[in-house]
Amino acid sequence: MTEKGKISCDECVNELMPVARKVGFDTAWDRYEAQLPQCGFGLLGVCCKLCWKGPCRVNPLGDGPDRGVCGADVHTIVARNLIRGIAAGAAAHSDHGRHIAKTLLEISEGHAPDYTIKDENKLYKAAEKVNVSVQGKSVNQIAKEVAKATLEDFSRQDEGIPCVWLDKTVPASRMEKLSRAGVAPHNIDAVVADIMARTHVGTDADPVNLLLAGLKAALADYTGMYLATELSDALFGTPQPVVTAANLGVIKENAVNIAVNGHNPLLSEFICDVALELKDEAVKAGATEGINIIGVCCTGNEVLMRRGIPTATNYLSQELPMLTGAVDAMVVDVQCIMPSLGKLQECFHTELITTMNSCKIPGAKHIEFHAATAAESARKIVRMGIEAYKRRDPGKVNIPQRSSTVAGGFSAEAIITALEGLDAQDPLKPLVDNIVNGNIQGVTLFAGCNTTKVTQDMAYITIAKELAKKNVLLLATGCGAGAFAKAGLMTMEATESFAGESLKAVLTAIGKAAGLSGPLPLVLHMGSCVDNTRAVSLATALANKIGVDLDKLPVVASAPECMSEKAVAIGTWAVTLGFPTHLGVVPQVLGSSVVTDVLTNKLKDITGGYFIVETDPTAAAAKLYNAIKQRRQELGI
Ligand code: MSK
Repeated sequence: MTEKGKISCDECVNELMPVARKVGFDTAWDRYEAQLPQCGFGLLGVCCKLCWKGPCRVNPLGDGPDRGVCGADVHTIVARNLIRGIAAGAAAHSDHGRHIAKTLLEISEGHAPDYTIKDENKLYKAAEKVNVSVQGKSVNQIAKEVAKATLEDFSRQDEGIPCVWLDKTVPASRMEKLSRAGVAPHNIDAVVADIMARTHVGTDADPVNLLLAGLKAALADYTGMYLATELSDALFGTPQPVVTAANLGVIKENAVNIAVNGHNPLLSEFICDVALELKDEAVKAGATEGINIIGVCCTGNEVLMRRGIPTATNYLSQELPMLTGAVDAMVVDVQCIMPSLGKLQECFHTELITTMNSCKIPGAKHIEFHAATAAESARKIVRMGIEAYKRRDPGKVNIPQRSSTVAGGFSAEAIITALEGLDAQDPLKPLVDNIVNGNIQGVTLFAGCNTTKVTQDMAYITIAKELAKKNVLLLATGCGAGAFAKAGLMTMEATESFAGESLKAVLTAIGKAAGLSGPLPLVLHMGSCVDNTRAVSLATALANKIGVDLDKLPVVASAPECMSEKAVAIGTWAVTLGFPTHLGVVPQVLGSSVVTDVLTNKLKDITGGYFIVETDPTAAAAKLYNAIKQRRQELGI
C-alpha cells in the first residue's frame, strides 16, 4: 500500500530526487511509473513463456482461452512459474554458500593465504553439525573436512539421505515431518535442476506435485543459506553487538568514500582491512579523513554486523549514494544490484566495479575476485577509489545530513550471550519464562526486500511499532533491517518510546545484565538476507528447550516488501518450517485458485505454516498478532 504521493519514508530519497532530475537520471521510482499499468496477466502469474509456441495467457475469469497451446491450464501455469522463482532463489543463495564453502576448502589447502579462520569455536560448531570429529586434528584439517562435508550437500546422489545442514539444524520432529512429506532435499543443486526439468514443456502438469517440488527447493534454499551464514561466521567472526549509523549522512565529504554493495563478504572484508592500510595514500590525495567504507544492501549488512561499518541505504535506494556526488567507488559482488548503476556512474566521477564473473554490468570496470588474491584485488579497488576521489567535482557534492544510530550485531550467539547475564547456566530459560508468562507475547522476524509497489520502508515501520506495543519481540534481516536502521528503530531509545511495558522491562533487564547502559534495541539486527537462518537457529533452540516443533511456537515472519526470487524462496521455507508468514505484496499466484488455496490454507495441514497476504500494514500487524495469540492458546499459555 502506498501512502499517497509518497515514494519513501526515507527523507534522503525525497531530498535527492531533484538531483536525479538535474543530472537527467531516472531512478527506480521513475522507471516504475513508466511501467504502469503493469501487465495484469503477469501480476496474476498466468502468462506462460516456457516454450516458443507461447507466450500463452489464460484468463482466469473465463473470458478467453482456458488453456495454453500445449493444454496447460491456469493452475499448472501458475505453479510452474512460482516454483521456477523458488528454484532461482535457491540457486542464488546456495551459490553464495558454495562460494564460501569452496573458499574454506582453499584456505585449508593453503591456496588462499590472505584468509585466516577468525572464529575457531564457530568452526568447531560447524564440525559438530556436519559430523566431523575434531579430536586431535589441526584447525586446517577440521576446516578441510567441514568444507568437504558441506560440499556433499551439493553433490550427494543418494536421495534417501537429507542435506546435513538441514537435518542438523531443525528439531528432529520437524525433520521427520519433512521427510514424510517427501520434501527434504538430498542435494541442493539436484533439487534446483529437478525444478528446471519438471517445468520443461510437457513434463509435470499437476499443480500440487509442482508445489511439493517447490517446497523441497525452498528447503534447499534454507540449506544453502544456513551453511553460508555459519561458514562466513567461522571465516570472519560471529557478530557481536556493535554500534554504528545508517543513512546517507554516513558519507563523509572529506574522505574517500567506497561503497560495498551486494551480498558476499568474501571481498568486502578485505576492502575494510585495506581501507585502514591505505589511509595515508588517501590523506595524501587530499582526503583528510582517510577512507570511509559504507555499506549498501546486504553486503552492507554483512560488514555492519561484523565490523560496525555504517550503512548508507537499503535495496531500493541504492542509486542514492552515487547521487550525493561523494561516492568515489562502488564495489559490487552479487544479487540485488541494479543494472542502472552502470548508467548513473556516467553522471559522476564514481568508479563502479564488478568483481564476480557471474555479475558484470555494462559501464562498470571488472576486477575479477579470486580467493587466492583477495587482498591484492582489494588494494587495486581501494586505489581506484583514491584516484577517483581526485576527480570528484565539489560542485556536485550534495550529502543529506541525516543518519540514525544503529545497535546491530545480534547473531543468535550474541542474543544468547546477552541472556547469560540473567542465567549463566541456562540462558534460554529467561527467554522461555518471559514468553510463557506473557511478558513477551511472541516473536516476529522481519525479512525481505524493498519494492516500488509500496511506500519504501513504511510497512516495516508501521507493523513493527504496532507489534512492539503489544509486547512482541522483533528481529530483522536484509533490507528490512536496513529500513529499521535508517528509521532509528534499532536503538535503546526506540525501545523506550515504542515497546509495550512488559517487553520494555524484559529488554531492559537483559540489557542491564549484559552491561549495556539501557535496554536492548527495539528491533534486533540479525544480519543480511542470507542470515535469516540465524532466526531459525534461535527458534530451534527455543523449540528444543520447550520440547515442541517449530509450528507450535508463537513465532511469525513478515516480508512487507518482498520482491526478489530469493524472498519467494525464503517465504516458502518459512511456511514449510511451520511459521505463519506475512507477505505485504500480492504474490503473482492469484490466477490459480488451487495454488492460492494450497499456499494460504492447505499447507497448514502438511507443515503447520501458511501465508498471510495483507497489503495494509495495520491490518497485517493485527493478523500477525492474532497468529501469535492463536499459537499461545494452542500451547496453553
Ligand atoms: S538484498 S533479496 S532486496 S532483502 Fe539481501 Fe534486500 Fe531482498 Fe535483495
